[in-house]
Amino acid sequence: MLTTAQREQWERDGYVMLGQVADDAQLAALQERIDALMLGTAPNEQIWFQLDSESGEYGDLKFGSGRWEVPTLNYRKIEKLERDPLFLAYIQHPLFRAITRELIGENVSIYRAMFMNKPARRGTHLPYHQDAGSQWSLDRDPYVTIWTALDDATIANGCVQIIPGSHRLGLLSERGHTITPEQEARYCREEESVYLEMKAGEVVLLHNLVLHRSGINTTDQPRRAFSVVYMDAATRDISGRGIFYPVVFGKPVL
Ligand SMILES: O=C(O)CCC(=O)C(=O)O
Repeated sequence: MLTTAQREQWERDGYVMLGQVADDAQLAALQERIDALMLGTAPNEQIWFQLDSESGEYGDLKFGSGRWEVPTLNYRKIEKLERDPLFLAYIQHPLFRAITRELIGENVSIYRAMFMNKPARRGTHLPYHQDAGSQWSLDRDPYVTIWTALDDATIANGCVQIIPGSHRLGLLSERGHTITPEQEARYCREEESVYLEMKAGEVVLLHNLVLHRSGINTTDQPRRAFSVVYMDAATRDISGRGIFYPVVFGKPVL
């Protein structure tokens, strides 16, 4: 499904812009549903919510009960969206089936299906990080993220910024996620970074080891996005908590 040029870019740069995937009707439905979940007009107790920090500082984020708290559009993150039928249908889009078949294989599960929000005139700085490592408690690192802009994403509203090719550095810290200030100074030079400015409905394929970050939203409109980590359905939780990851393509691997 990826062209030869896209495949080469995936291997070299660790990201590929896939263009418009969600059509206007699907996009409008996803936008409406995510707002309804935040405002509590489409309640779903199986979904996990995190409010944005008041200060915009990553360190001030609260990892509370995960329950919906108040009707506001100021949620930062909403997870387990595969439990919402509209989002599940989008996760299972035929294009994502084809891409994950090519990059992962026949049987595919998801580690997370996550809404990431930079609410209007706010948002929290997300520092440079990689999406893998021991804190994910998996027997292998996932490497395929599919990120969809639900609004136009711009530098002004906190679009994602990446360091192309940084996936080839491997995992920079054993636990994963954020990196040291020294690593950031060494590997994350502004002039080597790319801002992923995208139109609503456009999609980018991201390698989980590509260093990426995002800023705050200085505009009056939200910057909403939907990010899904796909992985081999044979991937196992090793935390001892008995987590089973939902299979979205093919069959469970026993
Ligand atoms: O949407 C963002 O601002 C960050 C997204 C991200 O870190 C991810 O999708 O892994």
